[in-house]
Amino acid sequence: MGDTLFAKIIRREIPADIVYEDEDVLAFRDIHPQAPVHVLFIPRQPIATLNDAAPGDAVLLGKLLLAAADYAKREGFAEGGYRTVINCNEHGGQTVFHLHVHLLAGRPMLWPPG
Ligand code: IU
Repeated sequence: MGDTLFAKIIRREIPADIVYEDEDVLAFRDIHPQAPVHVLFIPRQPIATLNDAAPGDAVLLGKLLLAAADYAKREGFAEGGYRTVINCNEHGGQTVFHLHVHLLAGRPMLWPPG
């Protein structure tokens, strides 16, 4: 359970361009970037989808978002703006079942998303 490609990245079994990590969160560049900046923030503890997050995961979910915002500030594009996305299940477009926050930046984003 929970042994996705992202679990292998966490265990360093497959390579990834890791840009941030702490005790709870790992962040790496998406292999198919959809914007000049496209980084994925994942919890070390696997949660398959947002539907599977429990009340006890509230702090962890907050840490993912704060890690994304801190990264945007550090990299200098926070003021210009960015988008964070969590896809959930089929209609949400989720393909990897280890919850992740997409951070997209470096171009204007469209609304509504496709
Ligand atoms: P999604 O929200 O589950 O669709 O996002 C999965 C993302 O993971 C997607 O943007 C892929 O390009 C990305 N990805 C990756 O960066 N490295 C991998 O080894 C795999 C997927 I598999």
